[in-house]
This record gives sequence, C-alpha cells and structure tokens, in this order.
Amino acid sequence: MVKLSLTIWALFCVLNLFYTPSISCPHYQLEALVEFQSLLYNHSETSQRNNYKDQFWNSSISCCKWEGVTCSAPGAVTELILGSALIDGTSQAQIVINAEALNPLFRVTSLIVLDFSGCGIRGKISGSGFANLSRLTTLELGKNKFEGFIPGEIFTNLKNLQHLSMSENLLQGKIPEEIGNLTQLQSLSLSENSLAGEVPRSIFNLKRLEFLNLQKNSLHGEIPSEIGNLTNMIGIILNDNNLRGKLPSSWQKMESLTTLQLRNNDLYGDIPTGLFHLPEMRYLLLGGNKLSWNNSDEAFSPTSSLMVLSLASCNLSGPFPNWLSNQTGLTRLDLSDNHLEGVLPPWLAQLGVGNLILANNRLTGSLKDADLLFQEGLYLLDLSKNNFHGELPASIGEARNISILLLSGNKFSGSLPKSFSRLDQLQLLDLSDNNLAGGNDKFPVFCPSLQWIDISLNNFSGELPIFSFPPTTRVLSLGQNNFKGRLPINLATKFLQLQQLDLHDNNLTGEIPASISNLSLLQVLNLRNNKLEGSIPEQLSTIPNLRILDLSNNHLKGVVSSSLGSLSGMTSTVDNLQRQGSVIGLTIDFLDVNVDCECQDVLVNWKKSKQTLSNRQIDLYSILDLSNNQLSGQLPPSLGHLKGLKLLNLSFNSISGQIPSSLGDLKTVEILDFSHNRFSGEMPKSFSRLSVLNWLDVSNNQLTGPIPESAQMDRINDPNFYANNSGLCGAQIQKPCNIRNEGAPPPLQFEEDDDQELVFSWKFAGIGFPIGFLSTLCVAFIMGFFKEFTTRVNHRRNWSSVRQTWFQEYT
Ligand SMILES: *[C@@H]1O[C@H](CO)[C@@H](O)[C@H](O)[C@H]1NC(C)=O
Ligand SMILES: *[C@@H]1O[C@H](CO)[C@@H](O)[C@H](O)[C@H]1NC(C)=O
Ligand SMILES: *[C@@H]1O[C@H](CO)[C@@H](O)[C@H](O)[C@H]1NC(C)=O
Ligand SMILES: *[C@@H]1O[C@H](CO)[C@@H](O)[C@H](O)[C@H]1NC(C)=O
Ligand SMILES: *[C@@H]1O[C@H](CO)[C@@H](O)[C@H](O)[C@H]1NC(C)=O
Ligand SMILES: *[C@@H]1O[C@H](CO)[C@@H](O)[C@H](O)[C@H]1NC(C)=O
Ligand SMILES: *[C@@H]1O[C@H](CO)[C@@H](O)[C@H](O)[C@H]1NC(C)=O
Ligand SMILES: *[C@@H]1O[C@H](CO)[C@@H](O)[C@H](O)[C@H]1NC(C)=O
Ligand SMILES: *[C@@H]1O[C@H](CO)[C@@H](O)[C@H](O)[C@H]1NC(C)=O
Ligand SMILES: *[C@@H]1O[C@H](CO)[C@@H](O)[C@H](O)[C@H]1NC(C)=O
Ligand SMILES: *[C@@H]1O[C@H](CO)[C@@H](O)[C@H](O)[C@H]1NC(C)=O
Ligand SMILES: CC(=O)N[C@H]1CO[C@H](CO)[C@@H](O)[C@@H]1O
Repeated sequence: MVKLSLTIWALFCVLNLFYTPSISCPHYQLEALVEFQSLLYNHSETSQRNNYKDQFWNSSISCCKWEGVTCSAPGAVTELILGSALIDGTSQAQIVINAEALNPLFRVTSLIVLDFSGCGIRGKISGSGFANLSRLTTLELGKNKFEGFIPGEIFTNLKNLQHLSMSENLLQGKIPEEIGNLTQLQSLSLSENSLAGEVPRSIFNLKRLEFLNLQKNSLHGEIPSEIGNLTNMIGIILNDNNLRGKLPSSWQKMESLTTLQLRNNDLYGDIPTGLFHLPEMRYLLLGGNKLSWNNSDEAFSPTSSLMVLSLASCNLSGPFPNWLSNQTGLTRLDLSDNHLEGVLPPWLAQLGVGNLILANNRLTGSLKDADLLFQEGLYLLDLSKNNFHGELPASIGEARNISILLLSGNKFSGSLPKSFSRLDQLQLLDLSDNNLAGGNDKFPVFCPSLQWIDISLNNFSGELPIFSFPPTTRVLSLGQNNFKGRLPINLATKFLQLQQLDLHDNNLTGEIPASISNLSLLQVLNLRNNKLEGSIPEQLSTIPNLRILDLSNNHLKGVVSSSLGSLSGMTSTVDNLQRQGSVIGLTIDFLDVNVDCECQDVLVNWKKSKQTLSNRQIDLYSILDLSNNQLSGQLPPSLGHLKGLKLLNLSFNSISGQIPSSLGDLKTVEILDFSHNRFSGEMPKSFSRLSVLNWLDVSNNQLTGPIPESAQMDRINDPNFYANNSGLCGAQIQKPCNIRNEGAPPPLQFEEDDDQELVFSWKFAGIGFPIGFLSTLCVAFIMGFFKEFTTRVNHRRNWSSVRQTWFQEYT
C-alpha cells in the first residue's frame, strides 16, 4: 500500500511540475491526507473497501483537485468535506472508520471548514486533535458513531467556530460549560445523542447564536429567562428532552425567532401569549408537555402568521379555538389530547391545513357534509378517539391527496363507501373501533398505495374480503368482527409483503392452510378466538421472522410439532440496547411523516387478561400461545430452542407426558402456563435456571415430586399455580418434600391468601418488562410527526443559504 502510494506520489510530483504548480498543497499536508487515506483502508474490513468511491483521492492528481478538498489561493488546504467525497450515498450505512484514522488530519492546521458528517466514524472525539485546528469556523461531525464525552478543550481553542454540529452520534455526559467560549458561534447542533445534565447557562451568553438544536437527548433543568437575550435567535429546537419548569416569558425581544420546538418535555404552566405575537414565528411546537393554554379568551388574536402549530396536551377545553380562523398559512396543526368539544367550525375546511391532528378530544358531528375531507392537499387527517358519528361520506374518494386517514375510536356507522377505491395516495387507514358494518360484497377495492389497514373492532361480516386489499399490504388487522368462512389458500400468494396478520375474534372455520408459511415477512400471526380446525401446519416453523404466534381458543387437534422449535424469529433474544437503530418492522416511515401506529392489533393473553403490545415494541416480544385447543401427545423438547420467548401458553389442551427439561433453556421467558393438561412426572429441575420467570402455572395436571427451587422459583408461591396435581411438594406451597408422599392427594386449602398472593405476583410482573397499556381501543400515536431536522449547514455557501437550507428541510 505504502509503496504504491509513494510511487504514485513520485509520479504526482513530476506531473505537478508541469501542470498545476500554483495550486498544490504543501507537502506536509499532502502527506497527512495520504496517510489518512491509507489509515482509512488499513482500519476498514476488506469487504468495506468497495464502499469507498473509486476516484477517492487519486495521488496522480493535484491534491487541491481531489474531491472534497479545497485550497486557498496560496495553496493550503482550507476545506475538507469528506462524507460525499469518500462514500457513495448508498454505502454510507455500512462504513465504519476508526476515529484514530483522523489523527493525520489534525496536522492540517490551515483548515477552516471540516466536515466529517455521515462517514461512519467510531470512537472518541480527540480533544487535543481538534483543538489543533484553531482556524476552524465550521466543524461538522454529525451522523457518525462518536462516543464518550465532548472534550471541553475543543471549545476553549476553536475560538473562531461559527457552526458546530455533533448531531446523531453516541455522545454522553454533559455539554461542557466551556462552550460559552465560542463567542462567534451562530449555529449549534448536538441533537440525537445521549447528552445529560443541564443546558449550560453559558450557551445563553452566545450573542450571535441563531440556531440551537439540542433535541432528542436527556437534558434536564429549566429554560433560563436569559434565553430572551439572544435576540438573533431564529431557531430553537429542544424537543424530546426532560426539560422542566415554566416557560420564561422573555421572548418579546426575539424578533427573528421563527422556530420554537419544545415538544415532549416536562414543561408546565401557562403558555406565554407573547409567543403568538412574534413577527417571524412560523413553527411553534409545544405539545407533549404539561403546559396549559387558556382557550376561553375570546379576544385573543395572534399577530404571528403560523405555518406549524402543536398545542397537543395543552389543556385546551371548550369549543375549537376561533382565533385559528385567520391563520391561513397553517399547514400542520396538532391539537390532540385536549378537551375540545362541539363540532368542527366550517372555516376549518377553508383553512387548507394539510396535516390535521385532532385525536383524543371530545369533538362531535358527522363527516357526511363536512368539507374537511375534500380540501385540496389534505394529506393526513387524524380524528381518532372523539365522538364523531354517522356514515362515512360516499364521496370520500374526492379526498384525492389523503395518505393517512385515522378515524378509529369514534361511532362511525354504515358500510365502507365504494369510492375508497379512488384514493390512490392512501397508505394508512385506521377505522378500528367504530360501528361500521357490511358484508364483503360491500367492500371497495383499495389502491396499491395502501400498506396498513386496520378495520378491527367493527361489525363487518361475510367471508374475509381478501380481494379488497392490495398486494402491498403490510399490516392487515381484521380482528373482532363477524367474518366467517375459511382462511383463503391464496393468502400467501397474494400478500407477499404482509408483516402482520390479525384475524382474532371472528368466526373463521376450516384448517390453517400450510401455504400461509409462504408469507416470509410475517412477524405477527394472530388467529385467536376463531373456530379453526385440523392440526397446526408444520410449515409454520419456516416463517423466518415470526415472533408472535397466537392460535389460542380454536379447535386445533394433533400434537405440538417438534418443528415449532425451529421458529427462528423466536430463537434469538433481543435486548433493549441492541434494539436501538434496528429496523422496527411495523413503523411506517413516510416521506415526511413518521407515524407509529400503536394499535390494539397485537392483543395477547397476558396473565389471564388482555394486554396490548405496542407496535413500536413488537420486536421485544416473542410469544407462543396455543392455549384452549385440543392439542395432545407429548411436548417436543425442541421448544427449548425458542430462547427469545417471553410467553409460552399451552394451557387448556390435552398434552401429556413429562414437561421437557429443555424448557429450562428459555432464559428470557417470563410467563409459562401449562395448566389444565395431562402433564405427569416431576417438574424439570432446570426450571431453577429461569431467572426472569414470574408467572408459572402448572395447576390441574398430574405432576408429582418437588417443585424446583431457586431465588426466582421461590417467589412463585401462589398455591393456585400448583393446585390439583398428583403430589407436588416444596417450600412454595408449604409442603415439605422429605416425607414420602407420592400419590398422596394434594392436601392444602389455599383460599385464604388468594388475593394477597395475586398482588404479589403482579408486583413482580412489572419488573424488567416494558408492558404496553391495557386498552381495548386502537390508539394511533403520531410520533415525531413534525418532520425532524438537523442543522445541515452548507459550508460552501454563505450564511443566507444556510438559513434557506434550514427551512427547506423543514417544510
Ligand atoms: C497500513 O498497513 C500496511 C500493511 O499492514 C502497513 O505497512 C502501513 O504502514 C499501514 N499504514 C499506516 C499509515 O499505518
Ligand atoms: C488516477 O488518475 C489517473 C489520471 O487521471 C488515472 O489514469 C488512474 O487510473 C487513476 N487511478 C485510480 C486508482 O483511479
Ligand atoms: C498539531 O499540529 C502540529 C503542527 O502544526 C503537529 O506537529 C501536531 O502533531 C498536531 N497535534 C496533534 C494532536 O495532531
Ligand atoms: C439577560 O436577561 C436577564 C433576564 O432576562 C436580564 O436580567 C439581563 O439584564 C440580560 N442581560 C443582558 C446582558 O442583556
Ligand atoms: C381564561 O381567560 C378568561 C378570559 O380572559 C378569564 O376570565 C379566565 O379567568 C381565564 N382562566 C384561567 C384558568 O386563567
Ligand atoms: C387575525 O385577525 C386579527 C384581528 O382581525 C389581526 O389582528 C391579526 O393580525 C390577524 N392575524 C393574522 C395572522 O392575519
Ligand atoms: C385545565 O383547564 C381547566 C379548566 O379549563 C382548569 O380547571 C385546570 O386547572 C387546568 N389544568 C391545568 C393543569 O392547568
Ligand atoms: C395532490 O396529489 C397530486 C397527485 O399526487 C399532486 O399532483 C398534487 O400536487 C397534490 N396537491 C396538493 C395540493 O398537494
Ligand atoms: C352486527 O351485524 C349484525 C348483522 O350482520 C346485526 O344483527 C347486529 O345487530 C350487529 N351488531 C351490532 C353491535 O351492531
Ligand atoms: C359462526 O359460524 C357458525 C357456523 O358457520 C354459526 O352457526 C354461528 O352462528 C356463527 N357464530 C357467530 C357468532 O356468528
Ligand atoms: C410456497 O410457494 C411455492 C411457490 O409459489 C409453492 O411451490 C409452495 O408449495 C408453497 N408452499 C406451501 C407450503 O404452500
Ligand atoms: C479562554 C476562555 O475564555 N476561557 C473560558 C472558557 O470557559 C470557561 C468556563 O465557562 C471559563 O472558565 C474560561 O475562562
């Protein structure tokens, strides 16, 4: 490598003499760059090298002409913009560069602009290294894997910095107080890290600051009133932190403030009305706090002309706020989670708000003659959890631009208008929990744009309207209706994209077709509470990502096939940390909207009650529920391979033989229910290895002998869990085992401590498990709805284009 570089370097020198004597960088800089390049290759896996661009720094060309390198007139490297120079956009995700490879670059002290964004750099930020580059005005380290603390010496030495970004890294600790030394700073972005502690007061001394983005960290403390002294401020973005306290009222001098985003913190108290009178205010996002807005001031009339407003969970009560009527520039409005009442005002339809979120209020009325749906450009409408009623308008197909329509948790009735089939932008439709009805002859044929459909908890009937949904469907939730008939054989050939199929609580009959195993992307299959017959198809075990399989409450017969032990989606454990950044299968990322739909789709039996698992957490759960069927035979030991299982429920079947000791390998299992079967013999001693088990029901079997002991097993001491067996003994049921007692009838009566024990079990149930919420409603949370953005400072151009970039990325 080095030899080659030297040869090319020699060649380069010769060529250089002839062609470009005026714009070559000094030797020591060229050496530094070449060394960096060679380190880069040395530090990366062979397989990664293909990800670097072919033309990356060819030594036979003058270094000032290299991509990403800019020199000043006398010939010193002043700008280094690496991301796009090094890597093709498509490969960015795969690159990993060790932070030590940057060391040679710290010798290029003439640098003014240094941009490493999106280079996959992993490791600590070198304080002494960056501190060497004291001429820097722009330092961009965003979208890497920098970890550890932010070294304070960067701030004491880089006195000329105007733009600094370390967003989207893995940085920890506090923001150093020394940041106050950067008196020239105009934009600061440290968003999407794990920074904690308070926002240093010294930031509020940076008089030139125009943009501050610290969102998505764990910052706490209050927003000091000194913030009002930063009169050049244009954008303040502090969403998703733990900021507390009241909002300061010192905003009146911030005449340039255009963006104030404080969503999802712990702020409380009244919202200062002054915010609505700032001349440049456009994006005001205050939702997701405990702030409160007095909605009964009739005379209130904002002079700001807002484009985006979130007052979600701001304690708005009474009628829809009238003062919004002359906010004609509004494109996004979120008033969800308030107490608004009455009907929607007619002027709302004229306002032309493209994204309207009014979920979880007490609004009423019908959509039948509301023009709301038909306004040009309506993209997202969320009226979930209100009191709307009446039929869906037959002309709903006129809402041509709608992509997301969320109407769950209302009292809509009637059938689905046929004109749904004209909505060719519709991607997500949630009509769950209404009174909609109709047989499958009434179903419209949806356009192929549709990916997610939830019509559960209605009164639809007839055979499954499979023809109605496009092959692009990823989530299909038809549970809790009156659908009947067989599962179509062609399900798998039609819905190749399906990730979640939920048909629970219907009246489906016949066998489960083996072809269902061709749904290779399926993660959730819920057929609970139907009248399905036959055996469990062995082929199910070939679905690679199946994590939740609920076949409970059917008429399934036959043995539990040993092939189920090879359900690979259940064999791996996923811990919370690894999960960060992993693809969460069921989150739909739209172009400019992230919608996380936490629907009741995945409603499982969890400790004898229904438990809603949120879609965002689905990849944490592995559940196998075969309870309440007519399964028989012995339990295959292969089930011990399903190491990711959190819940295994086999209760109310006729399974016999011993409980396989391999089940002691289910190290993450929290709930095991074997009750009401014909298990015999002793309980496996290996159960003492189940360290997070907190619910074990083996009652109503023919088990004998000692109950296994361990710290965890000893806590599972509700006698009801062991009742009606053929002679279990152990400390848990206060029945010593030293007496020979095989065959003796269970002698204990347990009624007296029932309640107490149950409370005990529940208390432990919460440990170590992020449980969703008990609810039968489908709640669609629109998270991160307002498009997130980071300071993408465009270094090559002047500051006015930087400002422009900010807004472009935002709108
Ligand atoms: C890169 O690796 C080669 C061979 O392992 C070595 O000779 C060379 O010195 C390394 N280059 C640098 C800059 O460390
Ligand atoms: C470097 O540039 C020269 C001249 O443009 C070209 O002939 C050569 O193939 C390039 N080398 C690489 C590795 O791209
Ligand atoms: C800082 O720059 C000087 C040259 O100006 C160089 O000798 C030194 O090694 C650099 N320090 C670091 C930490 O790279
Ligand atoms: C900064 O704000 C505080 C409180 O709003 C005020 O008392 C102080 O005088 C201001 N300081 C400067 C330098 O403007
Ligand atoms: C809300 O504003 C109205 C009218 O300005 C006033 O009468 C009422 O007291 C205020 N309510 C609260 C809780 O501040
Ligand atoms: C709304 O109307 C009020 C009173 O007519 C006016 O003072 C205010 O400037 C208007 N706001 C906008 C954004 O047009
Ligand atoms: C919410 O508003 C109601 C009246 O509209 C008021 O009584 C209540 O105190 C407010 N709650 C908070 C936390 O401000
Ligand atoms: C509505 O959608 C059509 C087709 O996608 C598009 O051309 C048009 O610009 C959209 N209208 C608005 C107002 O967004
Ligand atoms: C559901 O529909 C059936 C007819 O298909 C009807 O008899 C029944 O009353 C409906 N149930 C509800 C709750 O609307
Ligand atoms: C379910 O289907 C069976 C036969 O297909 C029928 O007898 C029964 O009434 C249906 N049950 C309900 C609740 O619709
Ligand atoms: C899966 O699909 C393939 C090809 O379409 C087909 O040959 C195979 O029989 C299917 N598997 C099952 C279990 O139906
Ligand atoms: C040189 C300089 O201004 N240093 C200051 C940097 O910030 C720290 C903490 O705010 C001050 O103590 C230093 O005086």
